[in-house]
Amino acid sequence: MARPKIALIGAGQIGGTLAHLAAMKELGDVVLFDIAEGTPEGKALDIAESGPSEGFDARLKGTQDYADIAGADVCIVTAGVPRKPGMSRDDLLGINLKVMKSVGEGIAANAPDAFVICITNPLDAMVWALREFSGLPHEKVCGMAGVLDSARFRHFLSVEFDVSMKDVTAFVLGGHGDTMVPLTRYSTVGGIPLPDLVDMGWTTQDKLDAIVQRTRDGGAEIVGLLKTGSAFYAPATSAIEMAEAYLKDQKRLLPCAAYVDGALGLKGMYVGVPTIIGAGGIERVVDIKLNKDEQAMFDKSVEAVNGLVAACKGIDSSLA
Ligand code: A3D
Repeated sequence: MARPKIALIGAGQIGGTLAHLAAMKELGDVVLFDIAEGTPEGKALDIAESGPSEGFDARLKGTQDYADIAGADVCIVTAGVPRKPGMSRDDLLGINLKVMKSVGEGIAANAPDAFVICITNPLDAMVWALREFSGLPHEKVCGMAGVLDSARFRHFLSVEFDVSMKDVTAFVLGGHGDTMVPLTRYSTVGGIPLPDLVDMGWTTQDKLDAIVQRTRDGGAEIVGLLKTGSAFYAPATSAIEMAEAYLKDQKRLLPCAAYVDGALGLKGMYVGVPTIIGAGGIERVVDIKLNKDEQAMFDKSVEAVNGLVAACKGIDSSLA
């Protein structure tokens, strides 16, 4: 059987890391597409030359031609611009919306059967726009944010409790922004929910609240440290986890920005929710029950995403 084909649209910091991870995990052959001449070609060759030492079999190609992504099984989109210190994700909307138009058209023309994972910010609005521009089925277009936000939450919790992060599960819902909703009630250490661990004296409510806030600010913390761009190692790893779930039909339960129509009381919108990812793409949106406080936080997050989608419609009349 031929190797799967993974197209990476955008060969910047995340795109290059995605290519390296996909090759090292032998998920398939990789095509790196970027408008910056030389960047995708250089990264593809550099990573291919690490193959003999690493011992992976994968072909890598860099290109400026959408025809080279033809027949891709997975497309991961990072094309656009990242944040600089002082910028919010929403400040990127105008520039990245135009990028989503060209990317959506490129994917529709060359890889209409692909499972598409968008990473470009502001995430929830960009994945919505990418779906509109590409016209692909909703279940084949999703956004990566929840896996990363949950991973950040899990990392902070594993340090706080001094336990293996393998035993920490965590849930973050809602839009990928300041209003994201880390759900402590559904987050556990070895199955013990966080509120119980507070009662058991493992941590205090104040410390837990601080970890929740640090999770919400996780992207900005890294932007502040790097100064020249935003996080790329963990975002790439998170998207690869989603791509692997699709390619290997793993039926993983992963939070991601998916099209929700009916579940959680929502009607036809993209937002961060728990999903099952398998060979059918987003095979199911998990309709979890929220309590009153969680629902209020989720509603606020949904409102913020709707505001960004309305802004997209104001900029590009073809979306209205
Ligand atoms: P960067 O290293 O600047 O790479 C972006 C690449 O996109 C550059 O190489 C550009 O040349 C390329 N590009 C620009 N326009 C086009 C186009 N029209 N077609 C093809 N390629 C184009 O950024 P990055 O890799 O650090 O980040 C990429 C995106 O991911 C940004 O929008 C970030 O804000 C976003 N991001 C999202 C998360 C989430 O959790 C959702 C986390 C981190 C970064």
